[in-house]
Order: sequence, then C-alpha cells, then structure tokens
Amino acid sequence: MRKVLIADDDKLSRKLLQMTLEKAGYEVVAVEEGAAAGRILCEPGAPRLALLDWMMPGLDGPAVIRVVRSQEGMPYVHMILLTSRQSKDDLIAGLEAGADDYLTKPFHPEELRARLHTGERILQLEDKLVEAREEMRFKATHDPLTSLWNRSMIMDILKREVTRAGREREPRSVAVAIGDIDHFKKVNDTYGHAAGDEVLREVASRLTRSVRGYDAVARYGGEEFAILLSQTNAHHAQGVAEKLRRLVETWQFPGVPRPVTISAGISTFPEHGTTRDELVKAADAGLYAAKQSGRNRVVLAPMALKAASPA
Ligand code: GH3
Ligand code: MG
Ligand code: MG
Repeated sequence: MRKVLIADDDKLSRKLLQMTLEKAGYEVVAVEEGAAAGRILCEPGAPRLALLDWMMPGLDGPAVIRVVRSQEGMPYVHMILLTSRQSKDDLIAGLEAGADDYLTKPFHPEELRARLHTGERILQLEDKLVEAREEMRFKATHDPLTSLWNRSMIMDILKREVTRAGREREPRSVAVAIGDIDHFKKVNDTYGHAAGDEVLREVASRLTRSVRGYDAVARYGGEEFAILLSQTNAHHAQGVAEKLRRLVETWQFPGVPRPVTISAGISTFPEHGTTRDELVKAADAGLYAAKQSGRNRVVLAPMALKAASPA
C-alpha cells in the first residue's frame, strides 16, 4: 500500500486529511509536530510522500524539508507544504526550502488526491532514473561476461590501495596477482567459443569465492585475471595463488574433457615496486616466467626487476 506522512498540529485538520487519504487507499502515518515528521522521514522504509503543515510548533514545514533534504543516500521524498499563507513571497520561500509542491488550506479533496498522484508519478520517474544510473555504474565498472571488476576499475582500485599502503607509517604489504588461462585458444578451437565463455565464468567464480571480501578480483583481459590481495605478503600471496591454481586444475569443466590450467605471476608492495604500474609490470614478468617455464604454475616476480628499473 502507498504510504503517506501527514504532519499537522491542528487535530481537526489532521483527522480530516487522514480520513480523506485513507479513503483514497493510502496508508497514513500521522504526527502532530515537525521533529517527529523529520525523524520518521529519515528512517529506512519511510513514506516517500509527505504532507507537511507550514506552521507547527518546534520545526515548521520548511524546516522539516531542510532536514530531510540534507540527508544523503536516501530515496527521494516528495514533500507537499500545506499552507493558509497566500503571499507569493511565502510560497517562494517554501519551494526554495525544497518543497516539491504546496496546497492551500482549506484543501479540496479531489485536488489533494490529484497532487498526490502527481507526486507518485514523479517518484516513479525518480526511481527509474536511479535504477538506470545504478545499471550504468555497474556496466562501467564490471565485465559483462563474468560480472567481475573490469580492467579500468581494478587499475583504479590498485592505485588507491597502493597509495594508501604507502602513506602508512608502517607500510602494509599489498600483493598483486595476474593469472592467465593456459592454451585457452585451444579450448575455444576444440570445444567452441560458448564452452570457452563457460570456462571463463567458472574460473571467475572460483577466484571470487577463494579470496576475502576485501580483496578485489577483475577480468584484466580476454582470459587474464588480476587479483589485489590487501595486507598480504609474498609468502601468503603465493599460498593463495597456489590454492587458486589447484582449484582450477582439479575442476572438470562440463564439455571440456582436458584439464583447464592457469599460470600466474605475483608481485608485492613494497618489495617489487611502490607504484601501481611497477607492481603490475612485475606481476606480468612473473606470469611471463610461469608461461616460459612450462605453465600451470605460480611465479613470484623476480626481485631483479626492481633493481633494474630506474629510481
Ligand atoms: P597461453 O597459454 O600462452 O596464454 O596461450 P593462450 O591460447 O591462452 O593465449 P592466446 O593469447 O594465444 O589466446 C587467448 C585466447 O582467448 C584467444 C581469444 O579468442 C580467447 N578469448 C579472449 N576473450 C574471450 C572471451 O570472452 N570468450 C572466449 N570464449 N574466448 C576469449
Ligand atoms: Mg592464455
Ligand atoms: Mg592471454
């Protein structure tokens, strides 16, 4: 049922409003002062429609509106001021406080219902807009096939994490792992692209399930994955990557008779570099070495890389 909040200190007017709205099918929450209205409208699951009397003891209508509008991250509330004031200056002040609409008392029941319908239409549009924005945000930061973070997002996350780790008095270690499916082209060529896609999805889901909630897993390229392990040293990162490698190796993908394997390279902050790009480059070098030495293995980036890179 649609919920609406009424705030009016005048008992008769409040009862009249309540009756009219209940008759029109609304669930009514009625309060007699502004502070209660402000509190209720800021609670989770609050009514998204509100009729606020202008003049109330304590917080008046415009003050309630200001309180509600100052909250961030809340669903939009459509607020209508009830006023016996007729002066244009007053109305302008009310709208400037953030009111969406106003009704003059004594109200006309049909007009009241029509105004609330307008409010509901606006809320529906607002919800659609928020949904579309969320969807766009998801699409901009995630890979469509696996729903993992995409490359640009993991690059942002890595940069943020490395910068943060570098600021600490006692530098925290951060590990970066880059994994690549071995001979993936053959999987596609032999079993078809759809089977290849399934393998990518399953590898993605295994990687996600094997790390902690505050680690980040991304699809870094076609069949490449990047993992950020926060507060993780080289020894621990190697253990995690090794576990992931085995998890993939031992999985029998339906429709893919031969085992699917991954190779991975690992680098750690601050040992292999103090910037994101140095760490990515080092992890890539580890991956290259893993491929060169026979695949299906995890290789910690050579330390020589840092010594060789310009300061
Ligand atoms: P290596 O062990 O050296 O990594 O060999 P590889 O065959 O895995 O590497 P290569 O780079 O030669 O081939 C990668 C393949 O990944 C080629 C490309 O068609 C496939 N690929 C990339 N993205 C997708 C995708 O979204 N779906 C599927 N099915 N295949 C993909
Ligand atoms: Mg590959
Ligand atoms: Mg590759």
